Amino acid sequence: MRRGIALGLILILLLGLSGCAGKQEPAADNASIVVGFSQLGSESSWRIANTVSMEQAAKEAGFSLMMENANQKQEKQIDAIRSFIAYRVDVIVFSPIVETGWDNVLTEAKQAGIPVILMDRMIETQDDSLYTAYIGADFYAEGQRAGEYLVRKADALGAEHLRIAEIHGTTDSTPMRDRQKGFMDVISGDPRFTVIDSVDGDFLRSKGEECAQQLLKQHGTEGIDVIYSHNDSMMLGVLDVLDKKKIQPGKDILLITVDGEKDAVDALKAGRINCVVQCTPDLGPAVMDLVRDLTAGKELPKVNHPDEGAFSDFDNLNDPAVEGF
Ligand code: GZL
Repeated sequence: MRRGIALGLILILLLGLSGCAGKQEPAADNASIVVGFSQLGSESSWRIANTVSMEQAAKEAGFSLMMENANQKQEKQIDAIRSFIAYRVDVIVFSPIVETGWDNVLTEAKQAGIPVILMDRMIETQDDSLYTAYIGADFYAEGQRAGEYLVRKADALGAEHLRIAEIHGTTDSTPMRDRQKGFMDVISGDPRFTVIDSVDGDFLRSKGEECAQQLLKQHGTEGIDVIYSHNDSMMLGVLDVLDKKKIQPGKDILLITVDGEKDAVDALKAGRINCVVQCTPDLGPAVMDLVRDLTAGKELPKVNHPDEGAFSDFDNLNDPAVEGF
């Protein structure tokens, strides 16, 4: 009996010392905090601005940031997360390029006792203990804003029928899935709207250009009334094609896009784009706040969304608030 009590006391002592008592022990100071960050790529101005935001925020917070850029390859993100585990970083932050295929590597992180914060995009999993928190846009709401703009525009134009072509982002990514669903849930019940095509532009300007060429070839320059692009980079590719074909963007074809980069907002002000739904890339400060709270032993909200809106040709575009990143 006494042997059992002694062993039990030793176990409690070891658990207390090792901090394995089930919670993150507060870190001594910020400089000792190492954040492993797997960025998915450099595919768009949004992504580049997001990387800058993370680097600047980590520097201002005094954290060490180990960043790996996966160049659009999921397997490289998985390798990066494994390297962060081996290095025993304090927190792993990553933007999952697609929603599926993460359970194994995140289970390894959980077994190593390293918390994971999802930044920008979500994962599909049966076990939401594999990540501590998500911080990023409500993409479904962004899609709804795009749809709500189109309904308002159709009302204003007295349009009886509008044929819509969608250029979507990376297949199976959260922004692609939810921007599509939010948009469709707003317009699908309205007989004025028909989605005649949906093509994959992978969030890339070059592919957005290819998609526009393919859509116009397939449906004719008179066969499309609206193009809904899941990001500005692809929409800028569309503008390049419309200009070459002497099609008046924003007039001959209504253009709705998402992100809010400066070139897109400037095109809105010039009447070449009709609606720009905002998606802020500046997530760095909020991510580092979560890291600070987590390493201080605080509970984190599971889902964290930044405030976002939309700009359109219904707005006073001379308002200084109408600006891109
Ligand atoms: C959205 C982000 C998307 C942007 C694209 O949060 O994941 O990826 O909309 C970027 O520009 O490529």
